[in-house]
Amino acid sequence: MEKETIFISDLHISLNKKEITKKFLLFLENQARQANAIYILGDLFDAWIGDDDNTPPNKQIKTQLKLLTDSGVSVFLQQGNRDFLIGDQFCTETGITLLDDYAVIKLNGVNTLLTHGDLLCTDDLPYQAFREKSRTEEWKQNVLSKPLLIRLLAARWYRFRSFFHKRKKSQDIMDVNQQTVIDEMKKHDCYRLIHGHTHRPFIHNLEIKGKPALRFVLAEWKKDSVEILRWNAKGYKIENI
Ligand SMILES: [Mn+2]
Repeated sequence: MEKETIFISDLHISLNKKEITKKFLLFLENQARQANAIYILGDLFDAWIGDDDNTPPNKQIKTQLKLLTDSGVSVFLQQGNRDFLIGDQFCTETGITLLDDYAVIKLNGVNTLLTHGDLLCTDDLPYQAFREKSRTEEWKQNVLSKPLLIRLLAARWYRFRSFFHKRKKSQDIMDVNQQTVIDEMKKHDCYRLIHGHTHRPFIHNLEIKGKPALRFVLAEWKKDSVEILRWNAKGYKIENI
C-alpha cells in the first residue's frame, strides 16, 4: 500500500461538542488506519487539565488512540495552547509520541517544519507572556497539584473568560507574524511549514532566502466540515471527510 501521512489540528474536543468527538472517533477507525503516520498539531482538546482527567470523552479518545497505535500506525502530537498539559501518562496510555513545539520531519524527502502555530503569533504580547509563564515546571506543578474538581471548575471559568477576551482583540494580532514565520523557517532550514491554531486554512506562498516556500495552515474541525491534509509520494491533497 502507498505510504501516507495525515496532518490534522484544532479539533477542540470537549464534552459539549459531541459531533466533533464522533467525527474524530470515526476518523481513527477509518482514514487513520490506512495511514502510516498521523500528526496532530495541537489543540486536540479544547482544554486539558491533566492526564488524570478521565471525564467524558477523554477515556474513549484514549482507548481509540491506543487501538490505532497498537495496529501499527504512528501517532505524533504537538501540544497546543489549549492542551499543553498533555503529558507522559497520556502518551503511555495512548502509545502516541509527543513532539517539541517546533519539529522538523522529512516529508517526501523534504524538510518540513511542524508547529501548533501560537508561537508564530508574536504580535499578541500578553498571550506570549502568559505562554512563557505557563510553560514553567513551577506553574504546571502548581496547577496539576490541585484536586481534579478544582481544575475542572477553573477550566470552565477560564474558557468563559477567554471567550470575551478574544472578542476584544484585533484580528491581526491573532494571526501569525510574517517575520516570525520567515525567521523560524530559516532557523530550522525548512522551505515548508505546516501549522494550525489560527483557524485560517490556506496555503501561502512565500520566499525564504530567495527560494519559494510554502506555509500550510490547517483548518479547525467543525461539526459540518472536517478537512484533513493527506500526503503521499505523489504529493498532498486536502480532503473533506
Ligand atoms: Mn490553538
